Amino acid sequence: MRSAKLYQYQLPMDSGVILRNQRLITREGWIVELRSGDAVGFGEIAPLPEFSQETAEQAGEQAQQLLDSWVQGDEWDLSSALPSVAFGLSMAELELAGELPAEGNYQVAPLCSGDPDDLVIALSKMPGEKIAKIKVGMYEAVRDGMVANMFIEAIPEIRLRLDANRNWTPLKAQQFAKYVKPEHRAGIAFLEEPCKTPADSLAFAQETGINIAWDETVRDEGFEVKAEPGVVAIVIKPSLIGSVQRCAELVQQAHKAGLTAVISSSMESSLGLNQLARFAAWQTPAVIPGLDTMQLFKAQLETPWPDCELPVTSLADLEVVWQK
Ligand code: OSB
Ligand code: MG
Repeated sequence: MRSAKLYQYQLPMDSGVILRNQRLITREGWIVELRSGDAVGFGEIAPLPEFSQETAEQAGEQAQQLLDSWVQGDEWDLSSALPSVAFGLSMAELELAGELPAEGNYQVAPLCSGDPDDLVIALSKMPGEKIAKIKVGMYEAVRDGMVANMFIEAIPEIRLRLDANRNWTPLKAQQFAKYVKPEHRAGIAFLEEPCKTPADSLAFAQETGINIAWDETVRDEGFEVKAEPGVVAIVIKPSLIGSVQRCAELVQQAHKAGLTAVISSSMESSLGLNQLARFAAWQTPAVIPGLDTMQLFKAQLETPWPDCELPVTSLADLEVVWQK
């Protein structure tokens, strides 16, 4: 006997969260609950404004249709579902089947969202691999270059992940590179999407010797995983990509091509983030995932994130918008 529920959530965000052109005050999404006999599985469906093509409302409607057919005994074909819906439903199905390993990778690449000096202190205390993620491309490229250089000089064993979100022209990207001393460039594990076009980003990597990673490009129409000079990693944001099977396939293709695959957050609630940590431990065990996004919230949902002190809203407090 199958049954299913769809919950709606709204979680307050920290005041400073800006997504491209808008401030994100409240994170909105859906939690699905699948039951079959004694087994239960949860999944999160949360399109990210400015990044997802679909709205939360569209995702919620499609989720209800697919849940309805699941309760009647249908098997899903999620290949043409909206990415956030395919991700949440496939994750719930995986958990229901007991196939999502319990152990997660909760080490994160700390996101530099405030004073760089604070991050330098935090990193020097961090055990093991010292990885940090810094957003660049928002202010002066020259300043970004000096910040990157400063981190590498202060912590020589650091592996920086930088992310320009396609913000730079080739000239701006060059201005950045000029301020990172050539002998420091190896301290940059990768720079995500330096330029507005993949071709410009590839040229940048070859001209500067700075390794790059694809994130937005992975979601471009017709993208294929392949080895290219200067490209070392692909970033996989499951809520923006699709089912867990599709994400696992991308991980396999990346490994085959000699690339690192980094599982990363699309600002899911702590429920979805915990599942991503489990997915990352399972599919990319040697890589620290990009999941340091709980700090952007003011509340957690159901499953607490390790060492996070934020108040936890439980599923029982949410409105069930659909059930069968
Ligand atoms: O630009 O990579 C991004 C989160 C939501 C939307 C876009 C991005 C992100 C992150 C997540 O940076 C954290 C990470 O990848 O380490
Ligand atoms: Mg990115």
